Amino acid sequence: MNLKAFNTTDRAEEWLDGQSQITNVDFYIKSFDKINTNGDDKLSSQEWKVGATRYTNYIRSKDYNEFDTDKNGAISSAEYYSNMANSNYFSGYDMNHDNKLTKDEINQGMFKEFDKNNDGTLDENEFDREY
Ligand SMILES: [Ca+2]
Ligand SMILES: [Ca+2]
Ligand SMILES: [Ca+2]
Repeated sequence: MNLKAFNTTDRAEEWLDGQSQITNVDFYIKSFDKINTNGDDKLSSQEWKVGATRYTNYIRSKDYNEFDTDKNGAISSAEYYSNMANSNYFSGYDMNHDNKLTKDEINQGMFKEFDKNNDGTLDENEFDREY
């Protein structure tokens, strides 16, 4: 599928939750909550692994220990937020650099992440790996 077809899949709606834009802070909070499947205030290495497989190439490329700043064996929400804020992850999506993501920005950013060989098309293999 190409970007146009991808735009109709409404993946962005999940992030926007009925709003027209999502701020960087909301984006970090939401992504933490998605990865933190048991609802406590920390990410275990298992949650990290599953989250990395499901959600983003960015997280997949990061070592768990790198986000565990105080090296206590768990990634707290504070550690996650500050590591994400210090990364270029959000700005990679935020094309006009206003610290908010619109539906188009989310769709384009996700598409780019999924399109691992950058040919402008998602084949089934690339798409299935994410969902
Ligand atoms: Ca957890
Ligand atoms: Ca920690
Ligand atoms: Ca923006």
